[in-house]
Amino acid sequence: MADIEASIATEICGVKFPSAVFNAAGAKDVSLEDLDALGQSEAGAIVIKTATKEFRAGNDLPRWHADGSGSLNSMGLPNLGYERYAAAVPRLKEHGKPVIASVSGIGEGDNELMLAAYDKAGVDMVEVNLSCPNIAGKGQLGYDYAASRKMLENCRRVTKLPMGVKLPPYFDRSQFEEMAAVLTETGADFVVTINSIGNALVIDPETEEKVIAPNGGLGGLGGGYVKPTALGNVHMFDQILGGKLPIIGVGGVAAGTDAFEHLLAGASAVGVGTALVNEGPAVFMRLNAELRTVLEEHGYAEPAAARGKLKDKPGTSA
Ligand code: RRO
Repeated sequence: MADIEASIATEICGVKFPSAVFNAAGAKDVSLEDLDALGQSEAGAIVIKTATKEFRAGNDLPRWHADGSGSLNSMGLPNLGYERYAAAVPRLKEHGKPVIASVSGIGEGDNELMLAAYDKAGVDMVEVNLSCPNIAGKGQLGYDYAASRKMLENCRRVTKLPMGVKLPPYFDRSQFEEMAAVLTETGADFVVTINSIGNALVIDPETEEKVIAPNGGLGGLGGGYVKPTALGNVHMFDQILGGKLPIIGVGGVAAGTDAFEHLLAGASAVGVGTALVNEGPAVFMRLNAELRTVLEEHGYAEPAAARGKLKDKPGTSA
């Protein structure tokens, strides 16, 4: 029997979250109804879909696929346009939890414009999404360190809000080091890792077809397929940044133990994508209860107490 009563609340950059578990940008957060449903749920925050300056309908259907192993998407950045979201912020704040805006401008100056508007609208934090994998003809900025640096310098000039950066997955130590330098030198306040793994292909062998229609069937991989990559990215950034920047871990959180693994790897909170789309906002009630139980079983009084507590596997010589 656990002899402590754990809290699942956390704090990131001075902002208090009633739960360390909330939606990842892009999951069930496009419409104002979706956002209100997140507000009414047990999600620890309301994260607004990554916005562009103008409304976007997104890619053709089918653009989302889920199976027992995870998900594949090529949504194509469908969103209402930042003005609709910014206007809704005061109402969303009435749900009594942090509101996080996410931006991915298409044109020059778009991110700066949107961040200034969100700042004025009263969001608690902003996320600069450098990693949408599904815009035809537009590479992921997060793989271009010089361009990321320039973008983040420009963004930093226009907002005093806690500014996070949503990163693509990295696979080589040199990539983590390059991006960690960009983050610290441009004044980023927190890290969101990982976005989906781009250019993945899922095939239905029965029909011999691709499972999604846009972009030649290629899309961003999420859910269980990506959890080990996500944990590796959380851990690498936590190590290289010396624990100085809070990390929101995203990738494969479908149970309380998954959230716990992200905390152990170095995250301060977790974002939920695939499991939210699969189960709807009620998923947060389950995940919160499961996270509370696992924290208590391991003797941690709160998510922050478990952060980065991952132990090395003792090795012996062969
Ligand atoms: O809308 C999308 O296609 C999308 C975005 Br903006 C993103 O950041 N990550 C993703 O997997 N899909």
